[in-house]
Amino acid sequence: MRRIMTDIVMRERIARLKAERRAVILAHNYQIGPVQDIADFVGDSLELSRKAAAIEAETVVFCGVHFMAETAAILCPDKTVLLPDAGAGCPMADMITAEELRRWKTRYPGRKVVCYVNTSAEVKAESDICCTSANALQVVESLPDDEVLFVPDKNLAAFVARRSRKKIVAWDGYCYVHHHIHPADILSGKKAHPDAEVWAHPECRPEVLDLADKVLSTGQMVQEALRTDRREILIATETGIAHRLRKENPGKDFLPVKENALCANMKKITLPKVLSSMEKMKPRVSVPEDIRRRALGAIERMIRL
Ligand code: CIZ
Ligand code: SF4
Repeated sequence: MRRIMTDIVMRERIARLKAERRAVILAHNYQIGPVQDIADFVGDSLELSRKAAAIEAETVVFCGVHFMAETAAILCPDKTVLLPDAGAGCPMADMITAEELRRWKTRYPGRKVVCYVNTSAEVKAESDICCTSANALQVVESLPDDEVLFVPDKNLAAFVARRSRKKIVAWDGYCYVHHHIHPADILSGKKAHPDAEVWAHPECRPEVLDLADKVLSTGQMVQEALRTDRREILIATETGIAHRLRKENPGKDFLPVKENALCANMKKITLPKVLSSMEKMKPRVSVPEDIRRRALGAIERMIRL
């Protein structure tokens, strides 16, 4: 009872500060349930950043990981962007630095670089065009070149390469949450739930995607969940998405193929940290103007498609 009261008080204080700070709270699809429930918008990184840019607010409380808050800061430089835990990074985004990318590019003169949104602002600034897991194939196909460089996710790159005639040269990065989902996890899920459809995120290994009925980004999973008349769906992605899928689709069952497919960094954001960041107006995320402008170029080239 005491804990429930505390959560209620905390939610009230967050709501009061939201009005005082003229703030909007954005939560990624992988956030814990209580954080998703207090957010004004829940979505994938690009949907949220676009929301942040479009909405009238002075402060954006970004409940997600660092590159997502940076993307919001790139798209709306006039707003204060808060990331409730400064240590919430993305290990995949950290697998390539701007310096490493600059060096790698010298080996492929003239080649264009497609960067997944899961990259730092500095890496985006060194790239020609950005992509998300929802539009990676479309972005690659939009380039006139026969060979393109792709950073940092080798699994998303392989997913695109199988559907494109272009040669994709991929950086050797991956998301440990998705990479650690194995074919055996899908097979045992299918055995236990023979009538279930299998949805996998393109950050999973190719052998896992081969066993899936549909390969979908988190935003696409949200849309497909509303559309489908299947009652049972096995999901191969970070389990946080199940909260939203269940909430929006009562009567349908969303079963993670691997219960411990958890992103430790996404889970760093909690209600007390959201409250504290709004009280102290930190930690803030900002991007130096020269990098911001170059990174914005890569993002805008994608948005224009
Ligand atoms: O772009 C995002 O939010 C990520 C990282 C995944 C997805 O599929 O939405
Ligand atoms: Fe990065 Fe993977 Fe966590 Fe997404 S789920 S933030 S890609 S480590």
